[in-house]
Amino acid sequence: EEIRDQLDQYYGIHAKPQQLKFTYGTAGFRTKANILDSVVFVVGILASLRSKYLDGQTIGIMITASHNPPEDNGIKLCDPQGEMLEQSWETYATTLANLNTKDEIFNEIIKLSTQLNINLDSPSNVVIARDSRDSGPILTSSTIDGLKVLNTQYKDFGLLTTPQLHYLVKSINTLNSTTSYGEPTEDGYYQKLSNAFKKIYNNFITPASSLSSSASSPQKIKITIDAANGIGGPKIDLLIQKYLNDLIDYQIVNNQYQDPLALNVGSGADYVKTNQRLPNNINPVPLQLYASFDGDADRVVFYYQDEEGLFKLLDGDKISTLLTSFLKDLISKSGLNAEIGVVQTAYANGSSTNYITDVLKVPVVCTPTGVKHLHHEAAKFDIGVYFEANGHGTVLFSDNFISVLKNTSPSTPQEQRAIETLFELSNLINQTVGDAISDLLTVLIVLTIKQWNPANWDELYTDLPNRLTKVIVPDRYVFKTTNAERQLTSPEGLQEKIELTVKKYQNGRSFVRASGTEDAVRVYAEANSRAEADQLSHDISELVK
Ligand code: NG1
Ligand code: ZN
Repeated sequence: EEIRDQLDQYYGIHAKPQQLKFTYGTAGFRTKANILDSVVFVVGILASLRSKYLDGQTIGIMITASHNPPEDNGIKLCDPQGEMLEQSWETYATTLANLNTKDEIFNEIIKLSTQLNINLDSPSNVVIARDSRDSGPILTSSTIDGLKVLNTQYKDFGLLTTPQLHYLVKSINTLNSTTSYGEPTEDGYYQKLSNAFKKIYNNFITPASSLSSSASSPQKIKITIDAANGIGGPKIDLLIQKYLNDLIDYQIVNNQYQDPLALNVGSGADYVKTNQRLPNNINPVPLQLYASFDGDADRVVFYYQDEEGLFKLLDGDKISTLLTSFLKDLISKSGLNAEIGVVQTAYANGSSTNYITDVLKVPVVCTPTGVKHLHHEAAKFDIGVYFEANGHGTVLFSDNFISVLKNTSPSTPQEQRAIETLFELSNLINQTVGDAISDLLTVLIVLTIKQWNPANWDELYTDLPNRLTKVIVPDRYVFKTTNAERQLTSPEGLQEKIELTVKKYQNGRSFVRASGTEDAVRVYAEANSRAEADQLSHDISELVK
C-alpha cells in the first residue's frame, strides 16, 4: 500500500510519453536528455530493487552520456563490487523503462519481487553521481524520486567521474572487511592513487639515478591533458595539486567544465581517436606527451608530434602493450609465477595483436565490443590487461595473486622492488572499471621508470593504417555476427563478399557490425598503407549499403 501511495505521489510528474521506446544497452540508457525523465525515475526504482535483492548492499547510479554531445544524457547502474550491472537485470531495466502507466509499474515491482524473492520492506542503499551536463541536476532529482518509491537510503555525491563512482561503490561495500578497497570518499580515491604513485616513484627514482640536469632534484614528469571540457579536468587538477604537485608538471586544456555546451566539442578522447588529429587548443611541442580524456573520464588516449611534425596517436592498444611489457618484466624480476593475458576486441590494430603474441609472447583473447565482455575475460588471469582501442580499459589483479604479493618474502632487493611495484600497481590501477585518471598516472610512471619519451613508446610496433566509419542502413539489426564480431552470419552472402574483397589487399582486414550505441553499422578496415586502408573501407561500405 505504501508503494502505491509513493507512486501516486511521484509518478505523475515522471510519466512516460507513450510513443517512446528505450533499451538498456552496453552504456545503460543513453539518448537526448529531454526525453530521459521517465527513464531515470524507473532506474531509481530498479536500483532500489537490486539493492534489496542483494541484502542492502550499495548500488551505484551514474548519470552521464560520456563522449556524446552536450544535449544527450544517460544513466547506468553499477553493481556492489564496482562492476557493470548483471546482464539479466538489463532486461528488467528495459521492461520497466517501457511501461506506460503507474499500474503497470506497480505490477512489475510486485512481479519482480515475487519472481526474485525480494522483501520489499528490507533496506536498500544507493549512491548517485553525475557528469557536468546541464541536464544532470534535474535528472538526478528525478532519479531520487524513484529511489523514494521503495524507501531507499541514498547519498548524492554530485559531480564525479564515472570511475570515481565505481570506486566509491566498491569501497562502501568492502568497508571494514579484509578486502577493503579504500576510504569511501572522493578524497580517499585521491589518496589511494597518489600514495601508490609515490611509492612506485620512490622505489625507482632517486636523485642519483635520475638523468636530471641538477643532480639533486629529478625533473618533474611533464603532461598536457585535454579534459574535453568535462568533469575529468577539475578532478585530476584536484588530485595532482593536492598530492602530486612536486612530481608532476601538468597543464589542463579544454577545462571549461562549467560550460556544459562546450562538452566534448572539438576535444576529448573520442574526437582525437576517431579523427586521428589533435583536439582544439593544443599547440604541440615535438616529442612532448599529450593526453585526452572523454566526457566522464573513463577513457584516455595519448599522442605526440614527431620530429617531422606528424601527429602520432597512442591509443588503447598502445597503452595495453606498454603496460603488458612492463608488467611482464616485473613478473619475471619478482621470481613469482603469474599468468598474464591481454584482452582485446576486433577493433584492436592487427600490429598490436601480433606484437603481444609474437614479441611479448603473451596470450591474447578477443571478445565482443563492450567493457563487460573484456572485463570478464581479463578476470580469468592472475594479471589481465584489457583495453578497447578507443582508450577504455584497465588491468585486473586476481585476489589470489594479490595475496601472493602480500605474503611472499623476497630473496633479493630486485625481487622486493618488483613485488612492491606489482602490489602498488594494483592500487594505482582502478580495479573496477577503465579510469582515465588512474590510467594516465600509470602510463606516466611507466614512461618515467623506463625513461622513455612518447616516440620510444610508439616504437614498440607500427600501427597498420586503419579507418573506422559508420554506414547508415535501413535496419541495423539484420547484421548479426559470430567469432567475437569478426564475421557476419547475416545478411546472407555478405561475409563471403567481404572476404573476397579483403583478399585483394596486403595485410587487409575488415569487419562489419551493428553499433550497440548508435543507429548505424560500423565498418572497420586496415591495410598496409593509408590509401589501401581507405580504399578497403570504401569497398566494404559499398557492400554494406
Ligand atoms: P558501439 O557503438 O557498440 O560500437 C561504442 C564503442 C565501444 C564502447 C561502447 C560504449 C567503438 C568502435 N565502439 O560501442 O568500444 O566503448 O561505445 O561506450 O569504439
Ligand atoms: Zn566515457
